[in-house]
Amino acid sequence: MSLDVESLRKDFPIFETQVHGKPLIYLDSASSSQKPRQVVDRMVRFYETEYANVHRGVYDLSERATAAYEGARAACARFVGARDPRSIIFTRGTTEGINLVRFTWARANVKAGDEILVTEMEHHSNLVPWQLLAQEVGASLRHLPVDDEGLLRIDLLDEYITERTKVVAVSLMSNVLGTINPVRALADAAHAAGARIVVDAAQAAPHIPIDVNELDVDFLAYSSHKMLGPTGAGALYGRLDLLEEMPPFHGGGEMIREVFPDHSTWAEVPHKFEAGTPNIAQAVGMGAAVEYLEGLGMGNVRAHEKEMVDYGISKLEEAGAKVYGPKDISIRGGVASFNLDEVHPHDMATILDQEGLCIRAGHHCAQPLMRVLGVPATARASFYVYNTPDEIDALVGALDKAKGWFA
Ligand code: C6P
Repeated sequence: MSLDVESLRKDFPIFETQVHGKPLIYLDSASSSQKPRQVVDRMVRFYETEYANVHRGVYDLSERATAAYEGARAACARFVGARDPRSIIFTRGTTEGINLVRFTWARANVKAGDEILVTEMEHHSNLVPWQLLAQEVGASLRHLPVDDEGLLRIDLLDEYITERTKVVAVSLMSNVLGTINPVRALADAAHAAGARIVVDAAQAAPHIPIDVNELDVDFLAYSSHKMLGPTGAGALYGRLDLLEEMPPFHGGGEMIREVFPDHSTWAEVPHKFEAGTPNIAQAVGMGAAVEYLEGLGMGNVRAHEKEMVDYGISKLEEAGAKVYGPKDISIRGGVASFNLDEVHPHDMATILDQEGLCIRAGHHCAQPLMRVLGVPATARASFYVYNTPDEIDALVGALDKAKGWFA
């Protein structure tokens, strides 16, 4: 094992919980992860000893709160290889990060007749905002296809990225297929055409090491709650020169330099994009989650998940399940979406719940991809740092039981 899972599980109080009298087996981290004591304790300590509003007070406590908040920003920058913390904007999560780009950079730069390239595997969070923008400005949306193995048709890029393309919006890792997309190749193609690339890293950030400079991306959004941190926090990385020229997102306190009765001027980046009192404790908790993951080492996290998904796919296939997405685990994250002919995914998730097992069933907020796969829904088991091969065995045992119900 690349991680000492047995020992790190002790950091997660939730695993003392029982569900229907059975030990909890949590295989739904792609939806939201569990939280280690270190993150919870950091937030409690922040509220108990450091809490005040940030960037406003001149008193010591406010300065301490500001230092904790800005320290979390620095951690979030480091986590994705961003050299300057000012290129990190705190958001409520990936969805808000992508919408921020839509309402600021994209609204100012995408015009009637332009094209926005998305892919067939996008989560609704990286599709619907672009649909709305296209409708608003009269641009059109194109969808890079996915092949039978669950890979993007990169061979079609020349056809799909044209001189009219202004935005390429792609996820680094699919929440359904687990596919890790070749974002650098997409970034190069986007830039060669004069377009910007917006990356949805909601699934990638918790699970694989990321370097925004190596990927050469313009924007990259991720969520705290999927990477051991609290809900209500997320980070948007943006290239500093783009952030500086972009109009603000929300208007209000703290995002201004000067306010006159009829107009205002804007604060420096990143504050220009953080109107009002932010989710301070959540940002601090997100910083603590980054530190926890750094302590484990993202390379080790990735290695553990490769072992888990490799084992998971083989066991699920042995049990007769159809598993979606690439078989090559070097380009696949710790997500296994599957179907068993005999059992509807929702029935499966309900039956597994009786065994203390949490999996997700449904369209996973990726309805266009479900249509490509030709199914209304899938079951999905997703793995994280605290999962063990024994839990996969328990999943497969419970699936056998489920099959028995419908035999
Ligand atoms: N996917 C899942 O079960 P938020 O909700 O803003 O933190 O993240 C949205 C999001 C964006 N992109 C991808 C690829 C995602 O997987 C998600 C969240 C969860 O798959 C909940 S639908």
